[in-house]
Amino acid sequence: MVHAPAHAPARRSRRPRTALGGALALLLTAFTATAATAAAPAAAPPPAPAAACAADGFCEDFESQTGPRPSGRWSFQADDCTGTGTVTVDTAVAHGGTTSLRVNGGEGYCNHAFAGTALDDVPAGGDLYVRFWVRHTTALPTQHVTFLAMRDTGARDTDLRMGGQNAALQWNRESDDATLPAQSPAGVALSRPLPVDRWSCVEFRMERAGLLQTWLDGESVEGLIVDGTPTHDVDAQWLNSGAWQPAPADLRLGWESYGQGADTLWYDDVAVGTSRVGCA
Ligand SMILES: [Ca+2]
Repeated sequence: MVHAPAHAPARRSRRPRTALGGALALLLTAFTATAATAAAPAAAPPPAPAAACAADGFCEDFESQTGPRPSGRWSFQADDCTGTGTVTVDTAVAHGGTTSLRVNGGEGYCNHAFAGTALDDVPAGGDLYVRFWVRHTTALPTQHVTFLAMRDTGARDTDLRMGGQNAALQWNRESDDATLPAQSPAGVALSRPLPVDRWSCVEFRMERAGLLQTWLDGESVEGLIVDGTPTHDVDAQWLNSGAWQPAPADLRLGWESYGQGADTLWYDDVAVGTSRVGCA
């Protein structure tokens, strides 16, 4: 009878004592564990954490890819036809970390080979900014090649292609085969080759309103700008077809040639979003 009130405070006060005892026991356990760890052989340091993604869409450093085939948000894609071209996860060459995407691009039309991903998680309605690092072994050929493609839902699902022609970078629109810059000598001179055997940072901004800007290693490339005002040798031909309102639904990194042109390329540190993240 008298036990209940007498025990109540005791029960109340027992909890802190139990918690204190538990904490002491935990400390002792932690100390013991630390002592045991200290006695064990030194383990390999954990890998450095990946850099934070600066884009509001997505970033890809390929470090979580186990290969050999692209997985996760990426899948092998080869519309039209494919042959000897391959896309694999590569741990021999990387821009950052230890892993990149390797493309063995074969010559001839039927060697399409891409790793593609949807752009569903990129905020819609704003500018689209894409940044990627690319390294390749073979100078861009005279004939037309593509190393990046996007399915444009604003143009009957035809491709917007970034690649090369006449040994310099170019954009090509599958819907009407327009090129940027125009493939005149003056136009080509306003573009740039894609350097071989080193990593290059390629960035572009594409606006639904029909504007496009491209940077190579942080420098805007004059011949790869659609500014809405027709410029001879640059975007006059591109603007000829009237309103161009790109709405890319996917991003594919790989290789597609239409005659001559074989290359080996690596891609790494891709960032996609609605603002420019630069090459850092
Ligand atoms: Ca990487």
